Amino acid sequence: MGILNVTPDSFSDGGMWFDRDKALRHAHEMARDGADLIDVGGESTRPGAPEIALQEELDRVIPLVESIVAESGLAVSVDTSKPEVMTAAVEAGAAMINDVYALRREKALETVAALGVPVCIMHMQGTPRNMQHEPHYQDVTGEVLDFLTERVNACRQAGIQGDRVIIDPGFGFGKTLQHNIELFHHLDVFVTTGCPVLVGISRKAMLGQITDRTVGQRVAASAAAALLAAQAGAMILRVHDVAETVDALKVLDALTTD
Ligand code: 7PM
Repeated sequence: MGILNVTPDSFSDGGMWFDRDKALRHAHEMARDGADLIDVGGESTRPGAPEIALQEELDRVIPLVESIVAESGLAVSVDTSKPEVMTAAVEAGAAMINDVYALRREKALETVAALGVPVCIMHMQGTPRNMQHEPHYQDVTGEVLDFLTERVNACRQAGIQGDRVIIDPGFGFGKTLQHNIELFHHLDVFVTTGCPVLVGISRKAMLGQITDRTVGQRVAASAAAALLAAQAGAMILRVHDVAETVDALKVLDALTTD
């Protein structure tokens, strides 16, 4: 899954056209590099980020989804927690919803059930605004698993088919480095639930803490982490650097399959 961010900081004033064009070119590039899915996100979930207005999110995301689907036929997922955006996105051709709030917003469960598309539900302690203020757990793996199990059950009760729910422990979302490491060590716990597991670690702060590299210098660290996640059974890897990740996965496949 290649990441396509269309958050405000990636738009210059009045330059919407140019930037949409640029975003489209980036989507095509990721497709050429081997992405199977493009994750379009217009709602910044970076630590401390303010929430954005519905119309603004629709304006950023929907035309882009339409263009990507029309021009490339690629599968698109949309990173949103707003039911209105979910509906408009699927009408525009999106094949999947990625919700970092795990469908906890009002009407989100019913909306995804009615749309009939797969959904990724992610664990987060707190909200993007406050999640990195002293995250705390007694047992991070157990608590994240309990949360995801409860959300999977809520999805089933709302009528979302079982095989359409993807789970994600939410690396960096209300977690310290130690919490992230412990979760990574126990990825098998999530894999053995039987739900497909999505892992998003690409360029994240935890890799900066491990390697002492800036965001732009975390490509090798990101590919290494993606490789390890794949080896642990993750089905979907959410990444910025598609070409490098695909190379790493080709090596994994060639050297570990007889
Ligand atoms: C700034 C900092 C901007 C961090 C964006 C981010 C995930 C996700 C994100 C993830 C799923 C990023 C994050 N991360 N969705 N959306 N899983 N399912 O690093 O780990 O891309 S946003």
